Amino acid sequence: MFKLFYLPDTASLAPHIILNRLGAAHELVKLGKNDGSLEAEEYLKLNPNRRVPTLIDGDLVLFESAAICMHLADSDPDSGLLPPLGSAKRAVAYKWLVFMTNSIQADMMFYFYKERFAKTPEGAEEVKEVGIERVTTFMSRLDDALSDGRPYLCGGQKTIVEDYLLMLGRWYMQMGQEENLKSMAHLYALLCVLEDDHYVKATYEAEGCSPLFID
Ligand SMILES: N[C@@H](CCC(=O)N[C@@H](CS)C(=O)NCC(=O)O)C(=O)O
Repeated sequence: MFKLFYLPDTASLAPHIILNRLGAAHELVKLGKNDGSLEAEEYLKLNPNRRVPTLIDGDLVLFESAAICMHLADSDPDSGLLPPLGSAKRAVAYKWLVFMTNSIQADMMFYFYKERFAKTPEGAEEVKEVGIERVTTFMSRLDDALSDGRPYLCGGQKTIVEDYLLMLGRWYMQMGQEENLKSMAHLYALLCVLEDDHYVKATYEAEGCSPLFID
């Protein structure tokens, strides 16, 4: 039985979708941004960074969303949620997942937590603008990759990479970048496909998220 500590529509969304996709037994623990639950002593023992997500799997305690997604896929190797171990496609999945968490998601923090990266309100606004520019450049790399007609980032197989992509696509929309995203036609089309998915819809319902790409 897995236990996932989450906040709606945040970095816990991809792990939550994957838990549902796997049909894995899990308990959800909802935290609040402003209710002290992230700072609670018991939670800080699990995740000293005071962030979500955190996954508990028996004695194993994991933070970092991408690591959790990979562990969940590995917990059921027959699920096909990652290409076979040692294959070139597996390496490509690692590439996109690490690119998303290490470049796109990291730079999105400049937008969502701008005051943490500057000493003045003016500096924070500048950080936010730079964040939008950098994330837009990185998002366009995904659009470029998809422009060869492949249905998913790793080829013909939908993997955990796509659940991660949908999570970040939502945040990019929430950064007010709908127009930019629509101009990345291949990427936008994939996000529409990804949102129209039974497990995604079930997860949205559980977290109270509204669809952003389909009606
Ligand atoms: N790299 C971390 C980032 C986690 C993260 O930034 N979580 C945010 C929600 S998206 C959070 O918990 N924010 C609370 C805060 O920093 O105050 C991961 O992917 O798990």
